[in-house]
Amino acid sequence: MATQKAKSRVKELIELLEQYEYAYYVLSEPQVPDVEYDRCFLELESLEKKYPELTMSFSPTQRVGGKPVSSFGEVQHAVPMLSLANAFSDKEVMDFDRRCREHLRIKNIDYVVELKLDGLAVSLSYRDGVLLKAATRGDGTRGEDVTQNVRGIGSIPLRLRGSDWPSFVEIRGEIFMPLPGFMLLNQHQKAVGEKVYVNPRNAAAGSLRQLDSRITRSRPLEIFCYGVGAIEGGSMPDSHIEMLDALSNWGLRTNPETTLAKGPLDCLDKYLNFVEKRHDLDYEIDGLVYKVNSYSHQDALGSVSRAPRWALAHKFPAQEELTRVRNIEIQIGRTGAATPVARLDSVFVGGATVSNATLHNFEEIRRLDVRIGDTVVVRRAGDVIPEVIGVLLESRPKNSKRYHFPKKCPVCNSEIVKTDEGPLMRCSGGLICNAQITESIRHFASRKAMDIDGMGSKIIEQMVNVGLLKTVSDVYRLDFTTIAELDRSGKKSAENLMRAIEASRETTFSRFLYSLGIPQVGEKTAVELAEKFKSIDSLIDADSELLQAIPDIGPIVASNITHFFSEPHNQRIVKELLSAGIVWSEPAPIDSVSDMLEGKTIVVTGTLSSMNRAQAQKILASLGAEVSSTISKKTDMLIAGQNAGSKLNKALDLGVEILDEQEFYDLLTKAGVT
Ligand code: 5U1
Repeated sequence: MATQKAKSRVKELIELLEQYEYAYYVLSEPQVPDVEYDRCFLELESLEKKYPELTMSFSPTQRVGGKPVSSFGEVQHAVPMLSLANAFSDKEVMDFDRRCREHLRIKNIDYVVELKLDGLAVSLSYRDGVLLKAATRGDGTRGEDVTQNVRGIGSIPLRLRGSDWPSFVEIRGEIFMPLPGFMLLNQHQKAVGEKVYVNPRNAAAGSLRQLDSRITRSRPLEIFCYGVGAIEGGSMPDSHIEMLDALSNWGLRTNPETTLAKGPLDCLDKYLNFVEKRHDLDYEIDGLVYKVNSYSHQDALGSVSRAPRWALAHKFPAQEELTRVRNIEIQIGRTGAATPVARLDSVFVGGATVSNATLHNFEEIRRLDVRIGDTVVVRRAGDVIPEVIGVLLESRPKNSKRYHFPKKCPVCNSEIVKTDEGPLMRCSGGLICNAQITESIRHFASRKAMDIDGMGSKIIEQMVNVGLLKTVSDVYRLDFTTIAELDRSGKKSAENLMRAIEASRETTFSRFLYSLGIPQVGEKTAVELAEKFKSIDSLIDADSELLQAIPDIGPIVASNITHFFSEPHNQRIVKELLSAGIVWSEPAPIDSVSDMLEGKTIVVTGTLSSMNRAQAQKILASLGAEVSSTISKKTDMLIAGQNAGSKLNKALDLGVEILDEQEFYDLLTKAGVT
């Protein structure tokens, strides 16, 4: 028989743990260190073991449990779960507003603007404040009973907070998987040879529908609640925004990006804002939802064919589309990396027409089992290189062709060899491979390197193919007549190109170092090398130890540098470039931080501990940087604070220079900003 002391301690511990979970999962502001949570949890667990009669269904110890099931039961929704009418254009949004106004015979409507999460809709029933059932949407009337799995999702309270909740309420929301968790999950799945999920939505669905609730519990699932179904023993507020407030007060997680809009133009404004901002979020959204705010207006509008007349989903252009693989080819990069690329039937996806998508490497081709002729899912999110992420096996034609990774380079016929860098394959042709020559000259002439305007891929390829360019130093042997005689190149463009080549002779030491294309020596490392070594001769003479004295240079980069300068042909090219008249001012060319930031396109993402993002952006702008909110090929630098999500990945993909919070503050200190 439990003592009074044990009873009140159990009550106290449950309340404490509920508070800690609320702070951690709903507010994202942990209140105590994990060890304190664990200590309370263990104490509660041992009291419940000693006095089983004190174990409450809503106790935090009861989130996991139950044996794996063989299937899910069925649940009837007390009020059907409606779906949303979709709009893809501004006109459809204006028409929606007009229809609502005409129906209500009013001039202006206030809307609640919510994010449309790309996850799974669920209904959570609470009786007397305690979670009773959780069900998927199913056909809208009946869904699957996923109560046991949902109990394991930390942001879903097992008991509502406060006391002003109705005696029974169905709460509607979307369960989703944030992007960082999705990536980690897939990394883990790959490592253990388990199923890799195509996108966060599939991962969320697959995780929620696990027959063993312990697996669901281990998956990074979250929820945002956005409405209610049935309510008994309580009253509805007057408006949707007040309802969302109530949900929040009951301890349910609502989306902090939800806002009010005055009329449809305001909605469209917010839509435009989120077309960009969606890539800053650490979860995927596929549009916005506009809802008439007033509940009396919602009631008057009613529903038609299972969709309310008072709500509209304004969808973003799809980031994933289906298309057909016409062929698979190998692309050779400047260091010889051989990347398989799918040539596709052109498709409009993520706001652009895509006809090529990367397949990353031979292991990915094997994992996806992609074949020529297959219908595939191609994904283009933001400015990330389009990729093939899945195959529709059921649509595979009989004449589909397996792809065999070539043994020889398609450009120079040298052997393609496996590297010790995971699944990466390389062409061993080096200096005789026209693809590698073309790519290394393209890098040499690029904006952040020698910045030779007008020297693009096409003309470089042409010059390499006719033997005009064999190494980067040949660029300075080009003359006006030869360029003007090339196909497509007229007198005017030849003149411009000669002028750009001439101008490039005067550069900075760091640009020069960057332009050499030493593996893993990006812009930032080049600046550090230029600062430390003042002259090319001292850098050539530097050993690995000296190089590693630079904070960001580890043994691999150091070895890349020493190896590069030990190759006789690289020494010859450096000599030839210097003899061609390339000069830079000594000492190191970047002599002030504002010079370094002037005109640079910089993006700030994640949370900074000493200032908010707007403050960081203001300071950067005052130092001459152009501050942007999206990562693209044009981005020069990303400042990545804590929990930097999709932007960090995109920056990594595009090879954008990344500064962490400390490096950013160091930079500001150098610039005299305190
Ligand atoms: N944010 C949000 N998503 N979503 C989906 N609100 C919302 N509302 C929905 C659905 C299906 O339905 C109600 C309008 C009934």
